[in-house]
Amino acid sequence: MILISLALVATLTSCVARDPSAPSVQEPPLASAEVSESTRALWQQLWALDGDAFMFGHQDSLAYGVEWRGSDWQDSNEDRSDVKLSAGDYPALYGWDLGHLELNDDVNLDGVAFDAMRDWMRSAYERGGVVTISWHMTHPATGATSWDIDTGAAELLPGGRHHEELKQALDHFVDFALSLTVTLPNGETGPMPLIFRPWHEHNGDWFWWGKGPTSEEDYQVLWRFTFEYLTQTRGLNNLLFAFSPDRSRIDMAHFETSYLYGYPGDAYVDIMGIDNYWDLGHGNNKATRAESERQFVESLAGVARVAEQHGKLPAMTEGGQDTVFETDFYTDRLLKGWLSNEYTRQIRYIQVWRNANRADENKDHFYVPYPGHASANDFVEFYEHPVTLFERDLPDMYQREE
Ligand code: BMA
Repeated sequence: MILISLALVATLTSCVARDPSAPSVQEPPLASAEVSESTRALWQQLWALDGDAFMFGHQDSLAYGVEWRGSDWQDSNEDRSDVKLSAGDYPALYGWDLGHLELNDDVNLDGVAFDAMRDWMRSAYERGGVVTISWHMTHPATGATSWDIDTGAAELLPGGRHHEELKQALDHFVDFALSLTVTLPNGETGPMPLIFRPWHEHNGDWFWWGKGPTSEEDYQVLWRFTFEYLTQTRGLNNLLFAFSPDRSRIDMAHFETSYLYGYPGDAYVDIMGIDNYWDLGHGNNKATRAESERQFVESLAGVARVAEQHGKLPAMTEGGQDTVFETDFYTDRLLKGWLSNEYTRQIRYIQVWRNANRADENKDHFYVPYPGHASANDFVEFYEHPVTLFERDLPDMYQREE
């Protein structure tokens, strides 16, 4: 009986929330108290998607594609993207990685010049797109790559021998974020809002900040310090913070506790994400397609449930199928997964990884079909579905709805 009444209350409440004449979804506070007007608006607009649609995102979308490089198109006034070449519109969300910014290099770890990246971020913002940043940071004390797991984060933390080096790396981020100036909706010039996704996939054992080289407690201290240093000490007010464990290391039988490994706390996170390659045809996953489809749905719903309990936004922060070898991948795995139930539909965005340039990298490594690829038609069908948001489909993400 109690269960029935609770269900009834929940139904009534959700009916009220969905009444079109009622005020739009009331978003909870952001982790950072001091955010710019446009950053708060982005937060509100993401909340307002509320089960209706999700943003489609792509890493490095404008820098290169399987068969072209941004540097070949410098004469063109128009940005290129395999997403646009295949579907006719840009992604709604653009992912970029700052790996090697901490070294003061001109180009990132995948050869993208930071100056060009800044311009592409600005052009995306000007068209109405949303920008998210990850960071495959080399170890600030040893200079080893992200994937070198000999030395963890311990000595970078407050009180540690190499704490200053961590601060210097974060200072590079502050300079970069502040340099992303645009004309904001209120007419002022200021840094564009960003979804910042530091220290990703920490529940895996492949990054120096991950499980093994860094203890769970140290990871939490690392995250909290990063948050406090950027927002309070250095005063950045244009960041939403996204937490993103990797699906392959989540125990589905104990989703919530497993997902929350290393969670720094509600005061430090805005978006609860998941990186999911595992359920989408990953070579090491021996589950059948039917089983992995079921687990994909479970993973999205699991994140959405945990996010709901914590007053956060759920997202699939990274993932996809390398080389898109299934010709129904986009409609029958990704879209079908998102559409599955009221929880999966809470996922606010799905971002797939990069389309490496075949000639430069001498391999096939891509997540969006390029024109002529066997899954290109399926991608168009995905694009045309009303719940998938590409750039032109977005409302004004930087102005609050009154
Ligand atoms: C990985 C691969 C690598 C790349 C790295 C950082 O998943 O795409 O080739 O260097 O991400 O972008």
